[in-house]
Amino acid sequence: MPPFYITTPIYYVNDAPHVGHAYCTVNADALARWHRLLGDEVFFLTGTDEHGAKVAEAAEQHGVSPQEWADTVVQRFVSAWGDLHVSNDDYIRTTEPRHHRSVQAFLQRIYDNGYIRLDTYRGLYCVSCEDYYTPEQLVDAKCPVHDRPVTEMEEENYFFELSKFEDRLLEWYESAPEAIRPMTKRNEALSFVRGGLKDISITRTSLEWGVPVPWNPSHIFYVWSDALVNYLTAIGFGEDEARCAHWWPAVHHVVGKEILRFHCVWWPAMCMAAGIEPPAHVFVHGWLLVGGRKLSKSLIALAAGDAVGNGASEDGGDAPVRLTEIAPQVLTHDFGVDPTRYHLLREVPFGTDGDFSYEGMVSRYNADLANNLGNLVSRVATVVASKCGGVGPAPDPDSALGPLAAQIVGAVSDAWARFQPHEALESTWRLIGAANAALEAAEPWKAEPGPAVDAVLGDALEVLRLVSLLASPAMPTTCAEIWRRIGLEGAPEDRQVPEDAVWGGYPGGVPVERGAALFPRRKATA
Ligand code: ME8
Repeated sequence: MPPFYITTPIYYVNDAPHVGHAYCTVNADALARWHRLLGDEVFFLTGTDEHGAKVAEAAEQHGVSPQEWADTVVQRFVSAWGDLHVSNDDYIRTTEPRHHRSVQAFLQRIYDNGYIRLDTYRGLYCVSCEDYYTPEQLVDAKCPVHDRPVTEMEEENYFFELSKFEDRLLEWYESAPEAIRPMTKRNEALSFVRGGLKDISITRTSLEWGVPVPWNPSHIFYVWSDALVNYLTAIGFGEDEARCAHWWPAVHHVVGKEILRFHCVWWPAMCMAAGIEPPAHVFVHGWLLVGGRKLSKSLIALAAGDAVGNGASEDGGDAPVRLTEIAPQVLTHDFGVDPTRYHLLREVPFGTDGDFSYEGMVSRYNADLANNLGNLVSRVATVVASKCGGVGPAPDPDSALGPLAAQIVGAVSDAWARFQPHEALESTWRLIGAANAALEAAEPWKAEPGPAVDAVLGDALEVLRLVSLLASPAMPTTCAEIWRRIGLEGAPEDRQVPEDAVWGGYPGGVPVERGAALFPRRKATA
């Protein structure tokens, strides 16, 4: 069983989880679930980044201590991921003692190896990014990411000598061309390093909320130098060398494009400085944007039946909503968990920016889920009831759908291997489309019961079995329900790909259940 260690960024607890966080987490979750289907030994980590000025600022605004604030907000992340059926194996909080210990051990190693020095830092700081900018990087004198004013800072800091790692990083990009994906993001990291690296400040004295520096406790570690180490904490760095060696460096970090520099430049260099391998793979995804027709607060409130979430407007107005204001629960409440997961995985190619809109979600739901998958499930069950006495027939071993299914299983596997869930689902839906087309051509509902009707229904049931298997990383609950309704034992998650994804696995002779519509059609909103 090859190890597959996959991580999301650890999210700041300055604010509640939003759809952007859900986008990354659900994609990582689907990848973890796919690798479990492959029979890999999976360790899936997510968590929260609880130190730094941004969290301390949020706590102060709410009149509580940073720890109290973190303890409250973390519950919202944990419950958001529970609601979305995220299957993480561990949840790391950077305020945990295990993390403090591993940060101190990791950075002490870098210090002992001679890559950390004391100096004075002057610069323009954006608290939201927890990062410094040069005057040239600002847009209208504001942070280019958050559009908020920056603060001039000067303090004595310890510096990590990142500049000493230019050559080693360039060698790494060359020798491991697959390490950063997509290619455009690899090239971005490459040109950043080619442009020359400056040493980076890794400690603060102006703040108390963080991990103390072991060799000089009047300093705390800067939030990013502490946060990145979470990926090692969770596998026992400094405490369980065998466990750490088992998972590292076979790690896949899934991160948003705004934190590319931290993960593709700083982090591999820090690993090298500590004497460990850089991560095997960083996958950099794009941003979900609210563009096109603007999402309005009243539309979201309407969508959510005014019931839940911080996306539902309190001001009641029609002000445009930013993506960061939409709680994942608003979507799961209105569409259901699996349709929300499906949309987050299917709508935007992973790796590029894409639009998120409520209208887009309704139309994809109707097209892919209600009209395509839902329709196949319900019409097959209905015709099996009327023509076969509710007992599912076996598929035709020589069906024309067999070779197509084999080709699609190959395409789906290849897409997941390239971290392209949208492509995997697109291919899976080609199989659903082919089964619907075969049913429409044969019209078994009009025919007399007999071998021809049995063959076409058996084929459709076999497609449903394969689709339940292939789509289970995206829609685990729905796929398990289809599996059960077509009379199969256990759940798709107990099976394995490619072994169980071979045409002809549907046994036939088992009861097929007619149930309520899986995806009732929704009215368009526009
Ligand atoms: O950066 N579209 O945390 P964060 C897609 N604590 N993804 C989005 C998104 C959007 N509009 N908005 C956020 C941090 N994300 C650090 C990370 S890791 C050691 C420390 C996702 O709360 C995306 O994955 O700002 C992005 O990288 C992450 O949330 C940033 O979350």
